[in-house]
Amino acid sequence: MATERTLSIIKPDATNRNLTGKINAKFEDAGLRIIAQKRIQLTPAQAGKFYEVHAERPFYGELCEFMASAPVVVQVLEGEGAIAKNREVMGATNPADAAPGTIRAEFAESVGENSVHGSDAPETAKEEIAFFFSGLELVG
Ligand code: RTP
Ligand code: MG
Repeated sequence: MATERTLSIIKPDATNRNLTGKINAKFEDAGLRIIAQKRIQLTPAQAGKFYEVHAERPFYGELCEFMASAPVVVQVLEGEGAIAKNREVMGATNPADAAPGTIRAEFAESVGENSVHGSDAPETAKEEIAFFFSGLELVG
């Protein structure tokens, strides 16, 4: 399997509870390398742009408000099959369905406030990385 990069976000519910280190340990233990990382505060408009694909979903407004409610940590993870591996480590969107040991099983509070985001495909990973990082910030 090829080396890939994926965009990860540690969401406000997790930064509020000081869980960045514990979540990063899960990524690193799974063999994912954190090759870029920064803590930022999104505006609701920026969150809306990032989640534009969900604009028609009933939870869109709530999601944008939540993502702008506190700082987030945006990061690029690199590794063999990083996109799928990251989603495996994250667990299912709804923590009630997430496999034991996954980030969402251990830390997520609800289907909306679910601690992490991860890109879902190579094309979206590329777009989402470019949304937050310049080429100069990516040191593989
Ligand atoms: P993500 O994009 O954040 O990595 O999560 P995902 O692929 O597992 O889930 P997705 O379907 O893309 O939904 C994006 C985010 O929207 C929130 N959500 N809320 N209230 C709800 O029913 C609901 N459903 C989704 C979650 O924060 C989810 O991660
Ligand atoms: Mg998604």
